[in-house]
Amino acid sequence: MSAAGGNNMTAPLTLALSKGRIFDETLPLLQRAGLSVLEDPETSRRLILPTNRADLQVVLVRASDVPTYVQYGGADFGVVGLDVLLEHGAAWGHAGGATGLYQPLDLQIARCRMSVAARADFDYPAAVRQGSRIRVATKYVQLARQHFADKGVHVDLIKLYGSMELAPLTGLAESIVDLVSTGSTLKANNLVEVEHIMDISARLIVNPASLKLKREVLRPVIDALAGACEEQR
Ligand code: PRT
Ligand code: MG
Repeated sequence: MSAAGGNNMTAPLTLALSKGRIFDETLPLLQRAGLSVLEDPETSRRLILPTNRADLQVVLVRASDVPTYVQYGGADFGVVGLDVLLEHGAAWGHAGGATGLYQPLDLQIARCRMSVAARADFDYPAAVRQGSRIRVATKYVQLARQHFADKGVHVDLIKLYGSMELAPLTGLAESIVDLVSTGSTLKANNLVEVEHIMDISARLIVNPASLKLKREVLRPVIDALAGACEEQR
C-alpha cells in the first residue's frame, strides 16, 4: 500500500486515538481547539466516533496501532506516546522516529518516564559493573536493546505484552524496562527505579501525504491543537 493509503481528498479527516489515557487527555485539547467528540468510547461500541464537525471523525485503535494507521493513511493524524512511536520506528529500522511520519507537536500530555526497574534486593549497579548478563523483561524490546547497547551492558531481552512488574517477582528476569508516572505500581510490587532512560509524552503524528492533499482542512486543526497545548501549559 502507498503512504497515501485511504486519504482521498473528499473523505473526512480521520484522527486516530487509543482508549484510556490518550483519549482522556487529548479530549481537553480538542475542546480548547473547538472540537468535541460526540460519543464516549467507554460506553459506545463504535470504533468510529463522530465529532461536532462533519469533516472530522475519530477512530479508536490500540495504542500500538496508532503509528501504523497514520503511516498507511488509515488515519490522517493521530496521538501516540513517544514510547510507542520510537518502538514502532525502531522496529522499522528508523532510530529516533517512525518512518516518514510528520511529528509537528509534543502535546505534553500522558507524561511519564521510561525507566529500568529491579527488585530492591538486586544490586543493579554491581551487576552492570561486573559485566554480568542481565535478563530484562519489557514490552519495549527495540528501545531497551538500543539503551543497553549504548551503555555496553549485556542483556537478554524477554518480550512481554503487559504486567512487566511481575517478571522480577517471579524470577523471569532480574529487571524490567517500563513506564513510570507516580511510581506507585513499582512500590506496590517492591521494585525500585534503578535508571532513567527517557522522558515520555504524547505526540501528534501526521501522514505526510494527507498534509499535502488535505492541507486546507488539516493545517488549521494542527494549528488549533498547537494553540490549545500552549494554553494548557
Ligand atoms: O493498555 P493497552 O495494552 O491497550 O495499551 P497501552 O498500555 O499502550 O495504552 P495506555 O492507554 O495504557 O497508555 C497509552 C500511553 O500513555 C503510553 O504509550 C504512554 O505514552 C502513556 N503513559 C503515561 C503511560 C503511563 N503514563 C503509565 N503510567 N502508559 C502506561 N503507564 C503504566 C506503566 O506501564 C505502569 O504499568 O502505568 C503503570 C505505572 O504507573 P505509576 O503511576 O504507578 O507509576
Ligand atoms: Mg496500558
